[in-house]
Amino acid sequence: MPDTAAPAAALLAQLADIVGPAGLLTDPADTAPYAEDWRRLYHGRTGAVVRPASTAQLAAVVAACAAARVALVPQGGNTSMVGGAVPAEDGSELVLSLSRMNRVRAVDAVDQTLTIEAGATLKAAQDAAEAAGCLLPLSIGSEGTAQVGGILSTNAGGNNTVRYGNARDLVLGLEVVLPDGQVWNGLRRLRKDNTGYCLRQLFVGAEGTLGVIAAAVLKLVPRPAQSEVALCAVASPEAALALFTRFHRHDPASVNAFEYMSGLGMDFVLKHIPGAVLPLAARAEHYALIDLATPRPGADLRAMLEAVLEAALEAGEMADAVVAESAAQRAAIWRLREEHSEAQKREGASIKNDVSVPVSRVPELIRRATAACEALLPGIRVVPFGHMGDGNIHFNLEQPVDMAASAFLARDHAIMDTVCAVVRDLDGSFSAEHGVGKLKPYMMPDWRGGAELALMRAIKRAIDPAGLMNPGKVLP
Ligand code: 2HG
Ligand code: ZN
Repeated sequence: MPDTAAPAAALLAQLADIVGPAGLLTDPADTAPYAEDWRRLYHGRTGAVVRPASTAQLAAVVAACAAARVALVPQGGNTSMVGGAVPAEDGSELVLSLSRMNRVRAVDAVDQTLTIEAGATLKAAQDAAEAAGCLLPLSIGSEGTAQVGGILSTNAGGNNTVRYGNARDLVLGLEVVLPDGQVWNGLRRLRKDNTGYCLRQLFVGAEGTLGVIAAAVLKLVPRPAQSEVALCAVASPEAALALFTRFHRHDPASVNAFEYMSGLGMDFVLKHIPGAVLPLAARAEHYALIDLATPRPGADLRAMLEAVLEAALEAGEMADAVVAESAAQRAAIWRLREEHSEAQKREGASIKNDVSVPVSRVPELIRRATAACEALLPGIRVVPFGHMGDGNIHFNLEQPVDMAASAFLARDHAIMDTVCAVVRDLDGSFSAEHGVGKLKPYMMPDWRGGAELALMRAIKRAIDPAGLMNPGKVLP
């Protein structure tokens, strides 16, 4: 196919001048990995991947592309679940990779802040915090690959939301390159700063549609002195919720994570993930993972965990439990949870629903959405799991064993709509932590229509009037 949408040679030459030879990829063999998502749901094309190494270079790149009216797709670790970082199929958009902007600019153990560039991985950010004796309390399965800019642009949640909130709650300041190439330096590290509209929160969760996050000041917390992890077999989602409530009432400040997993999801992990072993005596239909942590050196967290588990056992909320005895066992239990996405991928085609409901309604969500999906497509395999403690369940569906993957995936909207009808009825959201991306803008008018969508469009027009920042994402 002739590449009519290819970027002009003059623009490419200008970009090469700005970022140097190492900063510009144009060979299709080099750009291809940046043009599709890791789930391989979207296959875009791009004439170039631009990789600036500093905010000054980034600003010059954005300004040059704005002058040439060429659209940009900011990309971090490319771990989006919703195609949020994939360029369009027509090859007209350039990918802006932040990976070379990965420096730690400052860590302050008194202020408990980390100033870091967008292209650093979340793991590198966690390590920088740890080296200063602090903790960056954000943890997601893809943290070795996902980058700070992407985490903030999607307002990632992850495992510790129940204790520390989402990415949004950890941002004190931002440096942003606006769609015309101006740099907004909002890298303040103040805990109080009431000076008009909170601009940084506009860019958090905007999925790159309003500008490019170049660097951020993140909040840190004291490192835990003790942590404990337990895996429990529970009889039902209701029992899992009762267990969560018991722990949370006992000491909300120590509940770092409370995760739910279904029996089938665990079966997939045990089947597909090398070395995965169930540390309980028998398989269960439902599991809960509890992660407790405290910075208080004198607190006897283990005694507290065992006392609460014993009370839960007596109350019938839990059938069996194993408490990790070492850091290696804690990691092994967490691995059973973290490998759910990979195991589902290896089992076959899956359709993801990253949804949230009020915490109290999670069991009802699991029951009703399961029944609705099984009625829609007999043989469908329901694999709900996730962050029960904050109400975010990944209500994922695996293809029926006797159905072709393509036929199953062709039903994606019908299946998503079936789950979302239940979510809506329970006052939930169709996108909890993965964002809207390219997968879900069609849902926006229905869920966020009226004044809400009109306001979002007005903000988009005001900040990116030419529509050059990550087109086709978030807004329909
Ligand atoms: C997780 O919680 C991620 O593991 C991925 O958000 C969820 O694969 C998924 O659907
Ligand atoms: Zn998740």
